[in-house]
Amino acid sequence: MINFRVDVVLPCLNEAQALPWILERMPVGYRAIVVDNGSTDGSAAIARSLGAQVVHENRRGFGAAAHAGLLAATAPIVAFCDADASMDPRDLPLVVDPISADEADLVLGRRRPTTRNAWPPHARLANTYLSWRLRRTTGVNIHDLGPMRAARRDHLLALDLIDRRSGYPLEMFLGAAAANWRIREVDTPYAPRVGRSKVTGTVRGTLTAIKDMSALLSTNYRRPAAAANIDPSIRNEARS
Ligand SMILES: Nc1nc2c(ncn2[C@@H]2O[C@H](COP(=O)(O)OP(=O)(O)OP(=O)(O)O)[C@@H](O)[C@H]2O)c(=O)[nH]1
Ligand SMILES: [Mg+2]
Repeated sequence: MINFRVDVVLPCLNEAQALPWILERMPVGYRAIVVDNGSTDGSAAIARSLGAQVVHENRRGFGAAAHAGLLAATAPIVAFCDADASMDPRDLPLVVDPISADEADLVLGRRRPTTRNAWPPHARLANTYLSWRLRRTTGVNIHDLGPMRAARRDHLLALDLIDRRSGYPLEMFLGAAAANWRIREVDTPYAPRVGRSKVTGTVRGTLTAIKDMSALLSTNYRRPAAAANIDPSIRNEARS
C-alpha cells in the first residue's frame, strides 16, 4: 500500500470535462479524493477510472463536499483544490511545502489570474473587500480567500468546522486565525475554469457566497475548541 503524504480534496459538482486534466497532474505522493456532490455528468465514474478515490456527499454545498473529503482523508497533510481546472495540481507544492517544513499551519493560495477573463470583475471586487475586512478583523495579512490551501489533517479536524456551504473556506480561515495558527499566503496561478461556472462566475452564486460569509462575519466568531490551539511543544512531539 502506498503511504500518501498529501491527500488532495477536490469538491466536484459536474466537472467531467475538467477531471482528466486535473487527475493526470497530481504530484507524486499526492492522492486525489474527488468528492462527488450529486453530479449527473458521470464525474464520479470518470474520477474512479482515472484512479482517484471517490467519496459521495449527497448534501449540496461546497462546504459539505470539502468537509466530506477532509473526513475521508488519512494522509498527515490535506490540501484543497477546485475540480474545475482553474488551478493546476502541479502548483499544489506551493501550499503544501511550507506545511511539510513546519513553517506554517495554514497556507492559502492567492489567486493570480493568468488571463484577463480568469476571474470575473464582480468576484474580484467582492474578494478584495472581504480580504480587507479580514485583515482588519484578524490582523492576518491576506489578500485573497483562495480555494487552493493546505494544512495538517489533525489541525483541520480540531477546528470543528460547521459551515457546509460557501462559508466553509472563511470559517477555516477565521478558526485558524482565532487559534493563532501561522497563516501564510503564497501566489498561485488562476486560469479560466473548464465547464459551466457555478459560484462566483454567476451573480446568484456570488450572492449566496456573500450571504454565507456575511453571516459568519456578523456573528461574533466563536473561538474554536481548545484542541485547535496549536501548542508548539505538542506539535513537535507529534512529529517525532
Ligand atoms: N457551487 C458548488 N460547487 C460545488 C458543490 N459541490 C462541489 N462543488 C465544487 O466546488 C468547486 C468550487 O466551485 P466553483 O463552481 O468552481 O466555484 P467558483 O470557483 O467560486 O466559481 P466558478 O469557477 O466561476 O464556478 C468546484 O470544483 C465544484 O465542482 C456545490 O454544491 N456547489
Ligand atoms: Mg472555480
